[in-house]
Amino acid sequence: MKRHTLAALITSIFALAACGQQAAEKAADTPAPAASEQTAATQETQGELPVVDAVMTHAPEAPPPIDRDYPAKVVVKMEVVEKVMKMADGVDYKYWTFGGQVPGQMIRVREGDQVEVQFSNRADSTVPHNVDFHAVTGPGGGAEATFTAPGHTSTFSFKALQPGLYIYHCATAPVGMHIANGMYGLILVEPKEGLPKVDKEFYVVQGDFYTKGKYGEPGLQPFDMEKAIKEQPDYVVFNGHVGAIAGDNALKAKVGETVRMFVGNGGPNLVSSFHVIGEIFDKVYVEGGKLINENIQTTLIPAGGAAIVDFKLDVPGSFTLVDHSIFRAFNKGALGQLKVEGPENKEIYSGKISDTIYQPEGGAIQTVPLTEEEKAKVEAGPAKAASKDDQIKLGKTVYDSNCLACHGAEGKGVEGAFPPLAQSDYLLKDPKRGIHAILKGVSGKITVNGKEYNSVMPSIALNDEDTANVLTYILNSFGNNGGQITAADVAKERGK
Ligand code: HEC
Ligand SMILES: [Cu+2]
Repeated sequence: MKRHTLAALITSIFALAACGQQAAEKAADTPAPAASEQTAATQETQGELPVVDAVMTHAPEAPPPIDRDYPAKVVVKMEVVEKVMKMADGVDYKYWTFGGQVPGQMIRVREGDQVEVQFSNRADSTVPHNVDFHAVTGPGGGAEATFTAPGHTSTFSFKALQPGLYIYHCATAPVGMHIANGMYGLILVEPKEGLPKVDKEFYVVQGDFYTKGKYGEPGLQPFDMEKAIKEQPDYVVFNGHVGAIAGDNALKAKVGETVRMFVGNGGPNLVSSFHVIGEIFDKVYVEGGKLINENIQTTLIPAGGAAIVDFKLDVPGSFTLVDHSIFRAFNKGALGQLKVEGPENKEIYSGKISDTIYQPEGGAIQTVPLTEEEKAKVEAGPAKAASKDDQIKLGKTVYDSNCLACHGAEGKGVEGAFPPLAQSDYLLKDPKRGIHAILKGVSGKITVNGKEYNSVMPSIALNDEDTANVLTYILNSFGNNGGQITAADVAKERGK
């Protein structure tokens, strides 16, 4: 029952990517201004909106307040960049980014603006990407319209109907992997009347990261899908890496100033208990919406959500930003600093001031031994198939949870991104290619049914049984002409 639900969900996400492909093709085929009928139609009804380029800023800087009192057509240019950057001292990670940093640039528009998104995926990207804006009213939040293969640009437009602070994120399959690699940022739809003025505004986004090595293990660390599914991050950080807003990079302000933080949570998994040690939020725009709560110590920011917090600085010192799920702060990196200079006020706070009260403690984690029962289960391994029919049945489950997100229900794939497994001349010519695909992954140019693909399939960590079962299922489904792969076949290839 549970599996069915999951499969259905994955199918619907895939359908999204599939529709997106049509949109992407359309965008690629037609000149940019007429990229979608929607853009054209809106311009007609909106008449002559003045056109402005969006001011976009890298964290922790927030774009300045909007001084227009009329709607405009705001052009947002986004570029996806996949690149290796620092996760922590001595630790590198291959990030997937909007605009070359995590989080992506913050975008600020005004309620009622027409927003045109020009979405480019760099030619040196390994996979297609898209963007789902939570500020959009429309299918996939723009994900369908922006699904873009490497080297292409897609354009779509939406009207910023409702003010608020919204996350945007990539929603290309496997969605969790794209978000886990850093594909998120914030867009503020400022209310028509504007937000109350403050002295300083900052942009902070929390995210959780999953690496093969544990916290602090040096070198280039690959993404770990297993830990991501288990929701066991090695890193929980503000603004993309450990120390992004601490030490020399700390946020800075002065006594007497009012401060606003636009805080988002990209997730992919964890809910943030956002807290600033030594401060009380005068105002919290709860979940980034219209509701204002006052005098708040810790505010919850859901994965894929945001909050705006305002507070006045009364005394100097170092104020530490944390996710108050506190092991994340001291052992996984979720520490930031706001350094405040200015005269003391002994009545409000008498104590001495130090920069170094709160220090990261690192991730020296002890392993938890398995119980006898668990050990036995691990040793027993997965269910074994007794016949070819059994293999097909078990193989479907393996397919639904390991291949469907990319290759799709019915194995149809997505043109330009994920090749089909349905009547694939590439696979059917030599079904052992399927074994290689799973064990080693596939990369570089391949031609399937006359169409060229030049992307990357990661190796899939399946045992011999599951590999044999899923391939036997594929060979006997999707209109394919039958065949069988046994666990022994897989073992033989693995041994080579
Ligand atoms: C993350 C997305 C992704 C997942 C998950 C994935 N694949 Fe692939 N697969 C690809 C891509 C992309 C290619 C083409 C790579 C290239 O262009 O070089 C590919 C190619 C293939 C090919 C060769 C081309 C063809 O169409 O015959 C086979 C066979 C294949 N995959 C089987 C599988 C099986 C079986 C699974 C599940 C166990 C799986 N893949 C899971 C993305 C994926
Ligand atoms: Cu992506």
